[in-house]
Amino acid sequence: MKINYDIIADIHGRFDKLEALMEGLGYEKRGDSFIAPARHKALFLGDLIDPKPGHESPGGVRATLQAVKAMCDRGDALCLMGNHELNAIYFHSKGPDGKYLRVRGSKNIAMHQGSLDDFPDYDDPMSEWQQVWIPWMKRLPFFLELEGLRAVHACWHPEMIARIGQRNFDDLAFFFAAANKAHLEGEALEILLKGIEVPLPHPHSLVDHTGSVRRQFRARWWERVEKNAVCSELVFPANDQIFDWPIAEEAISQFLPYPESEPPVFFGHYLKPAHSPLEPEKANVACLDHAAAKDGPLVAYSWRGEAQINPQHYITHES
Ligand SMILES: [Mn+2]
Repeated sequence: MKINYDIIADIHGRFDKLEALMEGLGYEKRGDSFIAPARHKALFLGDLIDPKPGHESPGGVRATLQAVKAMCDRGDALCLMGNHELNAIYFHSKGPDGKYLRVRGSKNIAMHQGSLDDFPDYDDPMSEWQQVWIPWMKRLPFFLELEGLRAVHACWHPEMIARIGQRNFDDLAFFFAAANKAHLEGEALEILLKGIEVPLPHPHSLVDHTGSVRRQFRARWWERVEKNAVCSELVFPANDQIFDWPIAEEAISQFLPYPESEPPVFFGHYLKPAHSPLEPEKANVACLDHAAAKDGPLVAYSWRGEAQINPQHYITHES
């Protein structure tokens, strides 16, 4: 049976936008969740959690998790792990030495505060957060290769996908190894869920959307990069802090030129500006994160088996 996938990126706890989008897609609200129309499934690309604190949808993290899990349990949805779920899992899990696997420093807390607000008893081992949501998030896949389409939270990287293979967090050795970016397993998850980071030429730096100073930039990983390429044409999304500086030659090998003959690949993560046009990056490459976490629309791409992404198959929670 042919399945149409309604693909939805970074919700970040905005259940208000999710409800409106699902209605627009023809899903039926039932109880805390949504029933898919016949021959449809939702495909969530991760980052369900971590809204900005004080957002307009209080309780939205819990409501989003509940709705998506119920859909997955019923076979009405698939859901990938995003970097925010990955970070949360380690923030709430201890290593063999009894220390948290993600440092509970002020920056990491701030990134996660919007979810902690929905689950104030998060450190209680008997809490819903610990009993239901951490175990559920730990079982989310890191990538999906479906018939005719591919999905990942940030970057489709064949070598890193092969490195992870079919392993998941039920495998404790893998779970502990992947907690550290310096390990091969941690590096692989970092790239699939956060994308490649390309070094800026010395002495340049930029300030990211959280206010942190960075010496690398998020890049259009799917592009074929020529030797005379410059940073401004490879940064994603476009960034006016980055100029026509030549890209370091050793950085070119980080890119994963995505051939036109491959199935369409969908990802989120990159927080495209809210006013971005509803169209793919390339005929078979689409980032669907249009900044629903901020003032942007929550977007779905309604895939009906096509090899070329069709701009008419986009829908937003406002349409
Ligand atoms: Mn993300």
